[in-house]
Amino acid sequence: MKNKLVYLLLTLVIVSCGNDPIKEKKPVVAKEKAIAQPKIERPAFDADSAYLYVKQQVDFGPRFPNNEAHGKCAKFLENKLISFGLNTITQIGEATTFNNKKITIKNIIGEYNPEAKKRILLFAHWDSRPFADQDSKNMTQPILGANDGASGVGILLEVARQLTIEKPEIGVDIIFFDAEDYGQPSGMSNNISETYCLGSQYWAKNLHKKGYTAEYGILLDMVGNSNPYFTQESISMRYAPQIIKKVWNNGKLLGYNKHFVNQKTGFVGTDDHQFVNEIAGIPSIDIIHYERGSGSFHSTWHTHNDNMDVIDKTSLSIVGEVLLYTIYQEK
Ligand code: AHN
Ligand code: ZN
Repeated sequence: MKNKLVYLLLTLVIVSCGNDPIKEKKPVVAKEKAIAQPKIERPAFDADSAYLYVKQQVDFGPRFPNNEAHGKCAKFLENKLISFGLNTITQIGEATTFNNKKITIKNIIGEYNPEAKKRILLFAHWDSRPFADQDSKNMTQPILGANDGASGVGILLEVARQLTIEKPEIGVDIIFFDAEDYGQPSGMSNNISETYCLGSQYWAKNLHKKGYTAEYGILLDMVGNSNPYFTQESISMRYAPQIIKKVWNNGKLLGYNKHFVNQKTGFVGTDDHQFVNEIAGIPSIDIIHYERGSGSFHSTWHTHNDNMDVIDKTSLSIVGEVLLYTIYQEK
C-alpha cells in the first residue's frame, strides 16, 4: 500500500515535469539576456502621465505673473509636488519687467531626499509668454506655451512622481522658475538677456536655503516638439561641458543618438541656466531643441501655434528616460 502511494506520487511528479511550464519559459529568459540593456536600475518613464501634466497646465490658459491662470497653475504645481511626497517650498519675490511692470514671482521648489548631501538640480520655467511677438497676428495677446514652458515642467512632474516610487540614493531638487519669458522682444535695446529669466535671477540671488548648492543642474526648455534635435548649447558648453558629455552619452546609450547630437550651437539667447551658472555657481546645462540646419528655435516659438498640437509623447519620453537614467546612475 505504502509502495503504491510512493509510486503514484512519483508518477505525478514525473508527469507534471513532462509539461512543466517552467521549462518552456527558459528560452525566453535566455533571449532577454541576449538583448544588451543598460545596467542602471531605474523606473520606467510614463509619457502618458507627462503628457497629461503638460495638458493640465495648458488648460489653465496663458500663465504669466499677476494673471488668474498663473495663480491657479501655481497651486496645481505645488499640490502635485506635495502629493508626490516632496518637501515643497514656494519662494515668493518681487521683480520689475522691461516695460516697468511690478510683478510677483513664484518659484516652486520640490525637494526629494532633503537630507542627502549629494544633490542634483532639475529645472524648467513654468510661466508662459504674455505676448506673441514672433507671430504675424494678435502679437499683443498671450500664448499658451505648451512647448515653451509646460513641456519641461510636465516631464519634471513625471520624474518627481517616479522618484517617490523607486527611491534613488541621491537628493534631487526640482525648481519650476517663474517669469522666464517676460523678456523684452528682440530688436529693442541691448542687455536683453537680463529682462528674461526674472525668476531664476531672483532665486540665484536669494537661494531658498542658505548655502544651497548641487553637484550640477539640468534645465529643460522647449523639449516637447516631435523629432527633437538637442545640440550642445553654448552657455552649457562654457560652464558644464562634462555634464553635457554625461547626459548626451546617456542619450546615445538609450538609442537616441539622432536626438542628442554632437553638434555645438552658437549663442542663441539666454536661459535660466545662465543665472544658475553665473550667480549660483552650479554647473548647469540646457536641453533645448534647435531646428536642424537653421539652428533657430521651433517654428511655433513665441507664437499662438505653441499649443498642445506641438506636443509629441515620444519626445517627452526620450527626455524623461534620459533624465531618469542620469538620476539613477548617480550614487
Ligand atoms: C532669448 O530670446 C533672449 N532667449 C530665449 C530664451 C527662451 C525664451 N527660452 C524660452 N523662451
Ligand atoms: Zn520663450
